[in-house]
Amino acid sequence: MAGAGKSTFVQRINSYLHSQDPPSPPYVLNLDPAVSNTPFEPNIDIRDTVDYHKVMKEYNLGPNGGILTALNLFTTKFDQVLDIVEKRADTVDYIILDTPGQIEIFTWSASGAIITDAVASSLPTVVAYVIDTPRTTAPATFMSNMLYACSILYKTKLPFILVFNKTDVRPHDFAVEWMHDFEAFQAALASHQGTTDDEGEPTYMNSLMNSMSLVLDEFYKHLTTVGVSSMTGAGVKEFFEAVDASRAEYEREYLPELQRAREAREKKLGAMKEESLSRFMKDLAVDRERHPAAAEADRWDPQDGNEDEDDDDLDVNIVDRSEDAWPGQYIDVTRMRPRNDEGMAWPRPG
Ligand SMILES: Nc1nc2c(ncn2[C@@H]2O[C@H](COP(=O)(O)OP(=O)(O)OP(=O)(O)O)[C@@H](O)[C@H]2O)c(=O)[nH]1
Ligand SMILES: [Mg+2]
Repeated sequence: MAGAGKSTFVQRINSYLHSQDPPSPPYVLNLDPAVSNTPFEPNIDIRDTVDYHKVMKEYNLGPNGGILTALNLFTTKFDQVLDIVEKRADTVDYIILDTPGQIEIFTWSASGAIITDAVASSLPTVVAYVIDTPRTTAPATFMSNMLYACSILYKTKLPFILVFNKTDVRPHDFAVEWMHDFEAFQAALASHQGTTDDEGEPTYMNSLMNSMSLVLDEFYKHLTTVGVSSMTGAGVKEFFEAVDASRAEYEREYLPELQRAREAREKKLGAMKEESLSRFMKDLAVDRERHPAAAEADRWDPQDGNEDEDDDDLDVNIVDRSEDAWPGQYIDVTRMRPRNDEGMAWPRPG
């Protein structure tokens, strides 16, 4: 959720990895186009590729539409990001992606899904869902936060770690208790105001939450929980232990599933291609039979080479800040193709 401490957490795990012996500097990506300052130094920053303010102005959008559109534009270049990242796979152990504040922009948009799938299909991936612990102490808030986490888990199907952040302000033991002890959570619900109506009957909200917590019980079995303080660094070691365990889970569960899906897709695509090719060949044969003169004229001429195949090579947009000479300027992907008439003075009519 916005303000849960995602960026501070990224900064904390970044500095933890730097302080290892030997240091293991991660590769950090900022995906928040609207952030003014990041507490870490990203290797790739969406802000180098798209100018969020320009996008808002050009497409006449508000802040959320602006973030979404900026993310969409960036996604069109994400294959380049993966190329850069994959080139570093030998020297870099961890790649960290910080997501934009408005959670739904990333989790419920096509570009969020494309980025997640692209990363997850090339590298072992884990989702860290950062929770603002001090702001999650009310049972109803806790539950809606968990439902959100649940929806992301089922959408991505990736290994998942619940990171209870800000434990320096409020330890997360209450949350662990609620997750493990269904009755403790029900008791917390019941002791909260507004759970019964004037006649002492449970309110709609209360009975809804009771049945929801049964659903969540199943969900809790599929995830790991850690409490951290991005402020003090407490719990970060445990977080990395959970990440290592998640890597094993990725390899055991996600990867075979991914390969199965890929094979099924390729098989289906192959069958479709074959069918349409054989239909095409049949049509062609019939056509040539009917019009022998036209068929004779319609032959490939070896003199007629095609030389300019690579004319829309746009391989310039993603900035890898770790490279020595990075341009350090915005490349406006909203206008990728230069206009032919740019720089021409048009005579005014009259
Ligand atoms: N006390 C305490 N404060 C924290 C901790 N982690 C983050 N904060 C504070 O919480 C606020 C929000 O932190 P950010 O890291 O910007 O949160 P975010 O989730 O990246 O925010 P958005 O990207 O805007 O959604 C800042 O004021 C941080 O200093 C923590 O562990 N303890
Ligand atoms: Mg942030």
